[in-house]
Amino acid sequence: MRQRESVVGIGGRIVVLTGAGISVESGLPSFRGAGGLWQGWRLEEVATPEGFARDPGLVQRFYDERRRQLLDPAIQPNAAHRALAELERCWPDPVLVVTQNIDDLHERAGTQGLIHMHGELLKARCGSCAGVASWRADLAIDHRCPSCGGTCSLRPHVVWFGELPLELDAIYKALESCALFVAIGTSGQVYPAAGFVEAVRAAGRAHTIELNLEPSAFSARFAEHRQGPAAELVPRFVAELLSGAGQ
Ligand code: BV8
Ligand code: ZN
Repeated sequence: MRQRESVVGIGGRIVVLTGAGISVESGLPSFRGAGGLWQGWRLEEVATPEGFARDPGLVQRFYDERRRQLLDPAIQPNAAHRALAELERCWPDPVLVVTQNIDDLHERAGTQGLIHMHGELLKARCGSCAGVASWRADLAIDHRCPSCGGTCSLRPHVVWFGELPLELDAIYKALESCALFVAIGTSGQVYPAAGFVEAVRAAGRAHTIELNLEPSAFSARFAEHRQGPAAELVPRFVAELLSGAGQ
């Protein structure tokens, strides 16, 4: 794919993949960076079905802590989330945001074309009836399933390691037909999300660009890179795209 000087003049569908890095400037920790979640917790114990079977209380506490933090009024969408919502409003073609994040900051910024491929922190799923319901309380304490009334059967509606991410068919369909694929704030270490850029490259029609604070595990797979904090880079990037929209 030839190197472009800028994205002005690109037209067509856009797919944006976001990771924990886009929410760092809103005050939420990432996973693998300094102060990341995997420094304080062991992934195998709190983000796998085996860990949940072994010690459900520990896993519930891990997500209860993150849910309470997300519900703190101090945690708000940042300029990067807002810029992506503006892109969706003003771009002449469909924009799909595929987020690995389980926070609700994209929704709160106004994005509608959104897929939470790893689930959502503010929803709970019932182990007995598979019902999914909005959930803002601690799960370690309150445990009644709103659909079937079962007790002690609720877990966070989150995709753990070894579990199948959500809406993959819709995601791959969008990847194969997009004209622009943008990865924002992800380390490119978790699959299948880390492989999405390959699906775009195999389709052979899209420009690929990575916006990140630093080089990631899959930087070499992108035609273009912009380095810096998302809250600065993304608004500038969206303004550049929109300046050439419909050219
Ligand atoms: C699957 C849960 C198959 C919710 C997450 C062995 C056994 C089983 C599976 C595997 C295996 N080996 C490999 C796999 C696949 C596995 C995997 O990829 N493992 C990795 C570790 C090698 N993947 C899976 O298991 C997936 N499922 O493969 O299923 C299957 C098939 C059929 C049937 C059944 C199953 C499921 C993966 C989902 C796991 N759940 N989260 C939660 O607790 O949040 S993943 C976890 O990592 C997070 O959710 C997050 O989304 C994800 C990726 O992390 P990032 O978002 O990239 O965050 P990170 O901290 O890593 O990086 C932050 C980035 O931001 C950095 O680059 C940094 O530079 C940048 N940044 C920081 N600040 C800023 C910034 N950028 C811009 N501005 C800033 N200010
Ligand atoms: Zn139930």
